[in-house]
Amino acid sequence: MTKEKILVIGASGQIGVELTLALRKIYGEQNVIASDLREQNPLLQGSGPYVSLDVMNKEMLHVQVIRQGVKQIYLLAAILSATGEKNPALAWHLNTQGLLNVLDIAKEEKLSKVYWPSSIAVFGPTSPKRSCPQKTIIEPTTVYGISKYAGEFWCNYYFNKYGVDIRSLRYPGLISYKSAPGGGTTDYAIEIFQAALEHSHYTSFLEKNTYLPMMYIPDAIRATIELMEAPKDKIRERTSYNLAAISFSPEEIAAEIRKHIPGFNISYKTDYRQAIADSWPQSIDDSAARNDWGWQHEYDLSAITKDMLGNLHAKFEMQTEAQASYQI
Ligand code: NAD
Ligand code: AKB
Repeated sequence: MTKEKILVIGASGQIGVELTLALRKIYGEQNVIASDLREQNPLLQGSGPYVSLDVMNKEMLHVQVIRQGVKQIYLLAAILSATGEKNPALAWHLNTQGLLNVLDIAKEEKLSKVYWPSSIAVFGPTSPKRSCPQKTIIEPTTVYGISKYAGEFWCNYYFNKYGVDIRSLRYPGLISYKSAPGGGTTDYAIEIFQAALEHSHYTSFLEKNTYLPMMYIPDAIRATIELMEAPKDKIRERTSYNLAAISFSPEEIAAEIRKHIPGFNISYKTDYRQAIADSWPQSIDDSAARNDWGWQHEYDLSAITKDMLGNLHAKFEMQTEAQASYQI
């Protein structure tokens, strides 16, 4: 197993915190350097090295890679779908130039591996809604989706032209409780748990029957590490792999929460994020990932709900009426 120095860029974010902690557990605290534009997430403090770093500053990034002897990069810095629609130019710039900076440095310094996530947001309204295949019509309508699709082809280009071993997953919406989500359309599926515990009520910005592909973060972290550990000859997709676990709607997740908090209710007040959600598939066919490197998800909606409520309950130790009737 590798003991190469790993740099995680965007380590203070929703995925970054949990991925950094998981990588440190496997490869050793000192071998995984966390970095971000913002300050270190408190959950990372004392768990290993941290550097302040802007992925847009290519020279500084290059210096850090050489100085720290970095051999692998996990690039997580990005602007997500909902925030991206508010500032399309910035989203395009960070999401594509940040990736190009990393790819160039990977090429020059002959890094052994790079990880960069794409998203189900690459798919658009003309893609199949159900079991959306790996290869299909792809016409994204958000700047986030456009930047991810362009990024996938940059990955493919650097692999074919320069031999950069870059690997990628099209994550679905990720559900987690440790660090806050960063401005996505699927964030409702995180907010709803906290609202349920605090107020027994949630106002959803998506319609009750809006189905989206989702995954619990332990599955996403495991998928990422399994992809990166897979033998090179098993990686047949050099753009990005479809990755899936479950699909549900706001109405369905509310019903699941009600099994633990009987008084919980949900109302609906949609905003601009509804159009983003409507442009995406409801479910994803990830058979390429399952066949090529053995991907299998573990968590279904019932297991996610139980784990989220249990952990958030422990985290916030709230004394609301909802909690009084809360039963795991
Ligand atoms: P996030 O917004 O929570 O975290 C991103 C981190 O990048 C933040 O801590 C931010 O401070 C940092 N960052 C921003 N600009 C930077 C810069 N110039 N230099 C260095 N760091 C910078 O996002 P996330 O949810 O953790 O997503 C990580 C990656 O996974 C992104 O590429 C995202 O598109 C992808 N993804 C996430 C989801 C999801 O549901 N969370 C789904 C699909 C794909
Ligand atoms: C978002 O909603 O923007 C992200 C994603 C699916 O890429 N969670």
